[in-house]
Amino acid sequence: MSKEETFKLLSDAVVSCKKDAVLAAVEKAKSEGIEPAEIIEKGLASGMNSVGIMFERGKLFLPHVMMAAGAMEAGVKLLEADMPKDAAKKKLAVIVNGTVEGDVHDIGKSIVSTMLQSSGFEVHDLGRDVPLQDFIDKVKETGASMVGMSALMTTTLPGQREVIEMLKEQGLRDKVKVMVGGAPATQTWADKIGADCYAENASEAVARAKELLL
Ligand code: B12
Repeated sequence: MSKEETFKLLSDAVVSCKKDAVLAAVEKAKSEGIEPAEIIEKGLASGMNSVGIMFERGKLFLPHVMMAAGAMEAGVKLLEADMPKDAAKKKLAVIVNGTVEGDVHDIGKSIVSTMLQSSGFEVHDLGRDVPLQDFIDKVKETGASMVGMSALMTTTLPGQREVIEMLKEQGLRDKVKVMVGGAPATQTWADKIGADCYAENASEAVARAKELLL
């Protein structure tokens, strides 16, 4: 099977919403020696994007989306074990990451955390629907040099700007870089709110973090 065919198999498995099909496709991709990051981005995430498009067009309903999300999460979990941990090695830098208050979408954010972690960063993932002050408190507690924020809805996107304002008010803005992401975020938005960077996907997030922090 070619790599492209395997990516299609992974993507179709997420669209089918069947956890078993996703796990089998992930095992197959692993046995073919494909890197976890590629399995996630070119296979599973691409399937989830198709689910999103079908949902937007009214061809799929919310329970289907939830099942697909669950199946995708199981696939990502299976891969996490294979990602390099480098526990003994000194971490490159500390990053706080989370999905802003009011927003429960966390699949993409968790992929970003996992890939940052496997690239050698110490990541404190606050989860989803995170009260905005918690981002600041965690930065203070860990001495993090970057805070990442995910928002998947136009209604929760302004939370990213609020955290930046709160960092300024609490005298921390010049001590920490801010990276924003999530489907409605763009480079223009990042510029407008004064974030240090925007990344479209997890591999880009790793590249941007390395550029800014190393
Ligand atoms: C899966 C999903 C859900 C799942 C979430 C499960 C979970 N655990 O995350 C469930 C079913 C729970 C859900 C619920 C809801 N959803 Co929903 N959901 C989606 C869907 C279909 C896919 C999102 C996804 O996981 N994509 C796959 C991942 C891999 O991609 P990603 O999240 O974009 O992440 C990548 C990048 O964005 C980036 N990235 C992400 N985070 C970060 C962070 C940083 C720092 C960086 C640098 C990069 C980065 O890297 C990631 C990896 O490549 C989207 C549609 C879409 N097109 O996005 C709608 C969507 C986001 N949902 C939507 C809505 C409205 C809802 C609900 C209100 C329910 C409803 N009435 O439909 C609730 C929200 C409740 C709440 N308060 O949050 C809307 C939002 C509309 C808007 N206002 O903007 C969307 C756009 C669908 C639509 N068109 O209506 N949803």
